Amino acid sequence: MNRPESDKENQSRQRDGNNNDSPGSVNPDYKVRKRDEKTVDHFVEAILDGNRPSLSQAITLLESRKELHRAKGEQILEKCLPHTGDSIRIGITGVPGVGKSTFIESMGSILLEKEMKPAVLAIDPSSSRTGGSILADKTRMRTLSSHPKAYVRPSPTSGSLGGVARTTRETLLLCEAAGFNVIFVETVGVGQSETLVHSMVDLFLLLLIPGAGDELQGIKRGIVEMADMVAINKAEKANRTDAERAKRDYENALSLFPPQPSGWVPPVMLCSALENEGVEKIWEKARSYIDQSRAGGWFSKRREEQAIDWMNEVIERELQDRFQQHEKVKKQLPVLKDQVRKGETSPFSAADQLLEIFNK
Ligand SMILES: Nc1nc2c(ncn2[C@@H]2O[C@H](COP(=O)(O)OP(=O)(O)OP(=O)(O)O)[C@@H](O)[C@H]2O)c(=O)[nH]1
Ligand SMILES: [Mg+2]
Repeated sequence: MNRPESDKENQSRQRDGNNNDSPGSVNPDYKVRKRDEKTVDHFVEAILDGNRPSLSQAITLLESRKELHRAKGEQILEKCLPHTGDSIRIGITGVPGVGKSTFIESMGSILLEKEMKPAVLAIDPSSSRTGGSILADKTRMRTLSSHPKAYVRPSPTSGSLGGVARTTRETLLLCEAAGFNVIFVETVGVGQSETLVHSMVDLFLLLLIPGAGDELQGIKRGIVEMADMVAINKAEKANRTDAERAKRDYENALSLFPPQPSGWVPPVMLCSALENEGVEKIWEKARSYIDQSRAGGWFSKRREEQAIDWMNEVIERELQDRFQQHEKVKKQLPVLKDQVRKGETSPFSAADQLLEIFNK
């Protein structure tokens, strides 16, 4: 049957990450019909039960542009909230090709051996995720993509960075409700997105490659400053000398930053994600960071601050949206813009007038 939505459904199925969740291509209506028929309580029950297809469907609802779907997603999330929070949230950043996905696959596999349940989310602000790159991620994360105790959810394929960040946060919470207890959020280390990821994780890990300075790696100072840990990846034998040098350079660079309030000094470690070398040590270090920050109260403090930041962000975006949608503002905005351009009205006065209209 050729239905107009079939493309969209295809995309959403691709975005669902775990192909093995898909009920198959026999009946293309299956997923959507199921999703629409299921009540909020059905969803909540299934998610709390660790049911991945329901989790995927609920995330798709949250990502939807349809108000009705989104609202349903929000209700599901709201009911799942009491069951969230019980995970270690790890942000991973680094330039394209540094080995983030390979690293997550390696660490995630170690965690599976330890009977933990890893989930992987991604924020890709380039919004250029295509079926091809999602497929590439699946091959990089072969074990995690197919393991029954793991979950991989590719970045939403469209939307503003703010919108993507919002659904990623919501997705993270749903994953926790579904019982995933280590959540990785992968992002490309070139722009704003790492600030967002930093604001949603307990530990922020910066991946680097040996033999290239900051400038060459396109890593901004601010990103290095945000890191709780640094790992030099691809540190196999052939790259060992360069890797050691990079380690020393970064240790020096990090020692110049003011120490974290907890007193933690971000360690610089070496690994080869491809050969699973050094990754377990990094996990152990990450654990000790989490243990230490839990014991010192920093862990919950960071989460509390993040919760407030999220709230503020949502308010800001909501207000922006409402402002932009306000009928009278919409009418007056182009007029005032024109006046500001011509210098007939000052930007401040124009803004005041618009806010006045909005507030009435
Ligand atoms: N030699 C070596 N190659 C690695 C290592 N880790 C990853 N690679 C290779 O580096 C390439 C990129 O790896 P990815 O894991 O896709 O890198 P990424 O950072 O996730 O890339 P993007 O998602 O595109 O930003 C692949 O060809 C990997 O096989 C490593 O430890 N050593
Ligand atoms: Mg990747």
